[in-house]
Amino acid sequence: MAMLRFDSPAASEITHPVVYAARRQWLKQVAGGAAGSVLAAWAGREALATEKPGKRPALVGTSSSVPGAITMDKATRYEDATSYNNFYEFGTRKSDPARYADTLVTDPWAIEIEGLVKRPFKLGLDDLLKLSPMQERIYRLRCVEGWSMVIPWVGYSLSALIGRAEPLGSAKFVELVSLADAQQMPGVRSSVLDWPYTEVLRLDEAMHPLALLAFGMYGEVLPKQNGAPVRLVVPWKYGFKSAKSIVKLRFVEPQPRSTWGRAAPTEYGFYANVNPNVDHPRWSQATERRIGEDGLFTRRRKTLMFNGYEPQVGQLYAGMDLQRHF
Ligand SMILES: Nc1nc2c(c(=O)[nH]1)N[C@H]1C(S)=C(S)[C@@H](COP(=O)(O)O)O[C@H]1N2
Ligand SMILES: [Mo]
Repeated sequence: MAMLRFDSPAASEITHPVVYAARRQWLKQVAGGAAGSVLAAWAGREALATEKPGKRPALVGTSSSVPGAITMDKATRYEDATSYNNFYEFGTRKSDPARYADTLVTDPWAIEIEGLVKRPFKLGLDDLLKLSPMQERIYRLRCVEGWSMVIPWVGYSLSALIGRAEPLGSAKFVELVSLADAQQMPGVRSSVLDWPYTEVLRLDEAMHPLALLAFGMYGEVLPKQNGAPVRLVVPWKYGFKSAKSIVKLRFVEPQPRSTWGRAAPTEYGFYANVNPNVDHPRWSQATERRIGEDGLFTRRRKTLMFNGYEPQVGQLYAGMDLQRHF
C-alpha cells in the first residue's frame, strides 16, 4: 500500500490515502481491546433522556490529547446550551428543540455507510460506541447567526468512522445525513428546508482530528435537542455544518451541495469556515455574542479566524481564496 497511484486502472479500488492511516489506527485499537466500557452507561438511556441534567446516564471520556481540543474559555451553562438550539426538524424557534425533541427515538439507532466505499454497511449504536475510545473536548461553536457557545463534548474523531468505512480512492467528499422522520420530527412536515438535513465535508476536512463525532456533552449522553444520539461537531466552521442525529455517511464525487447551500447559495457557502473578514450578505461576521454573557454592558467578542482553530486547520485551505470559497 505504500505506493498509491491515482492513474492506475484500479485506482477506484484503492482506499483513499488519507483514510488508510486512520483505518490502521482503528484496527490497532480494536485488536488491542481499547474500546471503552461506555456501553453500561447507555443502558436505560432512553428512559432517562428527557430528565433534568445530572439524572442522565454518564458518558465520560478521557481528556483529549488532540492539539486544540481543549479551549480555556468558560463553558456555557448546561441550561443555556440545552434550551437555545437550532434543530429545524423540531421547529425554527430557538426554544422549539428543547420543547419538542422528546418525541425523537434514539434507540435503536444506526449509521449507514454508502456511496464510494469498498462495500456498504450499517453500524448500530452499540458498535458505534465501541469503535474508538471516548474523549472529552471543549470546543467553541460559532453559529452563522452571530452567537457562540463553549461546550464540553464527548466523542471521538470522525476519522475513526471514516477509517472503518474504507472509502475508495475516488471518494472526495463525505455527505452527513440527518434523520428526517415526520412522525418523530414535527418540523419535517413543513417545507422550511429540503429534508433530510445534509451537510458535506471535503474528505481531508472530515479526516482532520478536530472533526468530532459526538455522543455526549457535559459528561452525559447528548440531549435530544442537541442531536442525540450522535452528531457532528466541526469547531472551525459555522454551526450549521455540524449535522445532528446522523443516520448516514455517503462518500461521493463530485462535490454535492448541502441543505443550506441549496436553500441560499449566496448566503451559506460550501466551506462555511468561520471568518471575521467575510461578511454574510445580510450582516457582519466580525463579532459574536457568547450565550450566557448577555447584559446591558456586555461587549460582543471579536470573532476569530477559523473560530480560533487556525493553527490546527489553516493548512487545509492554504492558497485558497477565502473570499470566493466562503
Ligand atoms: N439536523 C440538523 N442539524 C443541525 C441543525 C438543524 O437544523 N438540523 N442546525 C445547525 C445549526 S444552524 C447550529 S448553530 C447547530 C446548533 O447546535 P446546538 O443546538 O447543539 O448548539 O446545529 C446544526 N445542526
Ligand atoms: Mo447556526
